[in-house]
Amino acid sequence: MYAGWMIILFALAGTLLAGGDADGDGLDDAWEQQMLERFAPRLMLSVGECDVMPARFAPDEAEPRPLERDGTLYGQVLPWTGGEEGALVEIHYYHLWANDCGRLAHPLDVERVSVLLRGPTKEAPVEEWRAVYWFAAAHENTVCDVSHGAKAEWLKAEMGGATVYVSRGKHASFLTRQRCGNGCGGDICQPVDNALTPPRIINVGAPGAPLNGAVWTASKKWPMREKMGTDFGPAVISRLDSKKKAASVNDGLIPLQSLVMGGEHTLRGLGTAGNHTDSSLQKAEKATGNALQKSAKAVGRFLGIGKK
Ligand SMILES: [Ca+2]
Ligand SMILES: [Ca+2]
Repeated sequence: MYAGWMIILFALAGTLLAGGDADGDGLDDAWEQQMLERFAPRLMLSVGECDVMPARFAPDEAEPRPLERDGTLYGQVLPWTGGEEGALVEIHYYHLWANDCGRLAHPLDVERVSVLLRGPTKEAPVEEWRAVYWFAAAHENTVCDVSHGAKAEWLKAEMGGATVYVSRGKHASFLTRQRCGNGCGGDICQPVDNALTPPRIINVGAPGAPLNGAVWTASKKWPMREKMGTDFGPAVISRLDSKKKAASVNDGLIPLQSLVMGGEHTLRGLGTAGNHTDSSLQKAEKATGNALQKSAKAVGRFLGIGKK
């Protein structure tokens, strides 16, 4: 009996000392929250944004249900084990929308910006951490994917959040305003004067171990679960290291995007062309040359290329 009580007391003391790690990722949850607050990006929404602001979603529901479009940001802090020496963690900031109301519109929209951070030790206080690289997702898993990254030093965003331009309606994220418009020419970034001030940043926890009722991260209604892995794989890191400025992480798609833009059939044209093209674009894969070839054929068919 005595031994049983001692085990419970030790367990309680351990929890209090550790501050709690309810998502089981080895990182103290209170520390995670401090990191989320410190490195939160400055989101520059566009004038005339048709879905107003990112939304807050109902907690403890299996499917995402927007409650209020109030600018809530969601975050995820994950240990990074990419092999490099030192203490590294990665943060994903999700701006989740009730609707993508741009061309090829759809309900529910998962968008994100990520950052890799280095600290002197794993236990170092929040103020001793520095951002190393930033990543911004833009039209992921479509032919128009222009996701990109940059060194935090170049962005002057080592000590706090990067400035991020969010395209109107589509909500693609861009680390420089100049890059907005690269994604098949369909994006518009006309930032309003003030950056979005999120009323709260909610930690979603880890895959399979949600925090704060974010059980909808696993919902099949939107592609959120697959965005919770690392954005800083070896290929991305070496690419960002080799470039002075911001760099695309999917260069293989650029010729195809040029084809779409060069043919004067921008995303605007494609978006109004009907479901066939929409589906060809959405289903196009980025991984292999074979998939690229298929995508090129799909777009080529639409543009009338190769039909003589
Ligand atoms: Ca944790
Ligand atoms: Ca979108």
